[in-house]
Amino acid sequence: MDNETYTHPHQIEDVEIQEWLESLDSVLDSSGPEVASEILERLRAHATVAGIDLPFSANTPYANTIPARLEPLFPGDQELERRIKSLIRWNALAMVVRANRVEHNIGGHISTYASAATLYEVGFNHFFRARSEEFEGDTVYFQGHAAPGMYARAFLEGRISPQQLENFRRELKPGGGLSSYPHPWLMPNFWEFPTVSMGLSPLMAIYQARFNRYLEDRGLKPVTDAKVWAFLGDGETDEPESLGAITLASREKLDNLIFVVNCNLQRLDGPVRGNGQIIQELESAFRGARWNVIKVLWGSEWDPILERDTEGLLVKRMGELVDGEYQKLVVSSGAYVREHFFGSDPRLLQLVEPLPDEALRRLRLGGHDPRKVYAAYKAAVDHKGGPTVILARTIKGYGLGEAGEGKNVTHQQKKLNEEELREFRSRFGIPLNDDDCVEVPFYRPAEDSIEIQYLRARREALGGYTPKRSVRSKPLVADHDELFKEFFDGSEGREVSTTMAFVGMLRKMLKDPEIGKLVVPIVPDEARTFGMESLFRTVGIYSSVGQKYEPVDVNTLLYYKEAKDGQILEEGITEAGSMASFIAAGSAYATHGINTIPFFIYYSMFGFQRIADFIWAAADMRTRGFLLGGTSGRTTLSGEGLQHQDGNSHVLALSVPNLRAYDPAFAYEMAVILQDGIRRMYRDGESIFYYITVMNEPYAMPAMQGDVKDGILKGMYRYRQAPTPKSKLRAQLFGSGAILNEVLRAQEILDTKYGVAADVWSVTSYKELYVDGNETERWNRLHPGEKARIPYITKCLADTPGVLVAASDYLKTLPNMVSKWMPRRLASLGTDGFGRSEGRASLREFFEVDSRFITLATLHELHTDGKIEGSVVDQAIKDLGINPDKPNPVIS
Ligand SMILES: Cc1ncc(C[n+]2csc(CCOP(=O)(O)OP(=O)(O)O)c2C)c(N)n1
Ligand SMILES: [Mg+2]
Repeated sequence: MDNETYTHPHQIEDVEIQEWLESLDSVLDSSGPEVASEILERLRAHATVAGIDLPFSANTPYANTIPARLEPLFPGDQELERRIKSLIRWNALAMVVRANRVEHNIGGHISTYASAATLYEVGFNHFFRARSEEFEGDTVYFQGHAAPGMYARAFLEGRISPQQLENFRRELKPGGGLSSYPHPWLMPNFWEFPTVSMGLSPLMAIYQARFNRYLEDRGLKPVTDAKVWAFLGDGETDEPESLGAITLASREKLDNLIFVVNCNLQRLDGPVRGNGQIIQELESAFRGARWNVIKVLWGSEWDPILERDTEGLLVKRMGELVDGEYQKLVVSSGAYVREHFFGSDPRLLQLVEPLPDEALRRLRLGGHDPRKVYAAYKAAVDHKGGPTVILARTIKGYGLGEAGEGKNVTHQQKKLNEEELREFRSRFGIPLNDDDCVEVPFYRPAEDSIEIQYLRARREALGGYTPKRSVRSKPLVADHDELFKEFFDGSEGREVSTTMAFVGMLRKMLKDPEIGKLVVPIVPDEARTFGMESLFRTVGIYSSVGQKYEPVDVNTLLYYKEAKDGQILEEGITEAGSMASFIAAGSAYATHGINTIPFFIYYSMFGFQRIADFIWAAADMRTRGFLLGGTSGRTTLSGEGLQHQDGNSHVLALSVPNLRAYDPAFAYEMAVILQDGIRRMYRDGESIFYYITVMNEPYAMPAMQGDVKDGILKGMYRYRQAPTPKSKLRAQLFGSGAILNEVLRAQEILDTKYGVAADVWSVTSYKELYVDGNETERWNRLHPGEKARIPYITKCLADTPGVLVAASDYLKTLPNMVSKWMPRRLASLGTDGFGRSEGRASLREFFEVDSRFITLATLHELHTDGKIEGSVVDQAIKDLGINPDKPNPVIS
């Protein structure tokens, strides 16, 4: 048969289609959905063999995934829940409207929660289990802009005072207020997860769910059926992070993970996909990634109409409209719906003929129908073998009417006029009269009202209130002196890098009786770069399925060992994902009551530079642990060039308030910092975390001389005194990280060739010095009558003679920012500019941070002070072999 003889699709007789559909229905009735699905699968295979080119589609029709007949019974009191939800809607709206009446432009969002109220309330009344002594509880990532709804509910629950509601977005008011969005830093007893930077929470939720499994597989927590819920906006899914890790979730079979996407088809400016269908697009992405996808598109009112539609015309029509059309349709009159939606086919018109226009206008969407939402959530929590995403259709600004329901401006709507307020009040049955209602008072029914009783009873049944954050872990007790002691002794001439020294410490920590099990090494496919491959064998790489294959290198000592109880999180090439694991592990002290200590080691250039917003979220979340910026230092990482050589991260680290940043030069400095960090975070419970740069340049690690621990932690200490302190020409040199060695060489050149006696300081943290300087300055400003305090750096340099020169492998701004607390002018050498593919010596020459340039800078400072002749400096330039006309690294 050639192509000519086929009937063209649009000529297929309706009766033929009808026959096929009827036979499928009869199979469904007699044998059930599994058999029907098997037949369809076989039919598809048969068609392929017959040479039919079937179009690929990961989509299902534009209909509810769960048909009405398979819906479970709604277990709650639907009417009562509607009343409670209406009160929450009102209070959420009231807090935004009131805040903006008091302070124009203070902001806040009404329409996000308005669209998501049912999605949350079904969760609060029936699904979200609280954390308690007996049960770890479900973990919920709330959509940031829906925060007013969570506050309004907590107000009804009696957990938030009217005063706090009144001060929404005005946190500094007496009595305290409420933060605009979920911020554990600002509300540490309430919010657990910061979500408002879009795209972070879906990724964090995936890794949280995976980390929960890790804790179970390693025996650190009991196996439970606790779920991780993440609520996202449909617009939010455009952030690359949102969908970036969805295949990890299915690969890891995370049936403890549920995404709920609030598909109101709108974002801030307008429709998410005016010319397309965001729901279908998301469905195919998630189905393609093997997620269980549940679409909740149509409310119960549609069910009888769909039932009458035996030919499937309505579902077909539903799939034809683009979102821009839908956006208009759902806020239009019944007559408009009849004409523009059903009017496309007389048979469709016939379907709705018995319904008056008013009924057509009231055809609800799935995301506003508690029964549909309940059915979806139930199916999601019961689903086994993989994650679930619920795509729930809603209306943005639901209930706002003329004030913005479904309108493009709705996201920014913060004010309602009197008429609009009255309308909202009436629509949701808030018991306020016309006059009272325009004052937008908060409304909480009496404690013994059935609403409050019901709400409390539901939460009690689910274990208590949520969201609620508390620190549930017990502090560590040991001081770990023994553990770190050996690293204070130096390497006895053996050349090692600080990275190797760190790995040695990590290996030792992994064996420690108290913290060994708690250590979580995290690497984004860089373990070999950092010489950590020996850990593969000793502690194993975590794999939820163990190792199903014999590794190719099984006969070698350091083979690639994956194990179900493996300790290393080898995340592959995803700094964002690794950071999400870091956050999950570093906040487990609160989420799970477990003091896991993450060590996330990565290419330092791909840290702050790439995933700074996750680091910011980690800070907000009071995450504990150590970030290790590996292969760091613009001139210390040789060969890799412009993209890899990091001279920036310590500057970027300045911006994170509770992050302590160190650039140690020697193993003992690292040991001191690690030991103190573990003490401060896990014994004293401080909400801080650490950034430590480690380098790959090998050199002999000296032993710790004298009691310099305090100086290491405060940011600087004198490492080596001048060999001839009586000399007339004096200098103080400051070095950090691997550049400290260049400074030490300069000290020698200055001494032997130029008669300059220089003391050398190891500056372990410019950030610590900066913070201390500012703090001291501020205290003095606020306490003018008291004895002025002196910054630590000023104290260190109080009686030190000579010129001041600093050199680091980072931007010059680091030493410059603390120079105002130094006794005299400072000359700074640093690595501003783009890196180069070169060896260390050439790089240090290019960036002018090697011992010769440090020598030159010192001589030049002495000349500026009139201590030596210009000719000496001139001669030095020649003797040191410096080309004065070399290119400027900053701009070349
Ligand atoms: C990373 C980031 N970019 C931009 C914003 C600003 N922003 C806040 S809400 C919003 C629109 C949200 O749309 P959607 O995700 O669909 O949520 P909806 O409010 O519609 O539920 C935008 C752009 C943000 N919070 N985070
Ligand atoms: Mg949206």
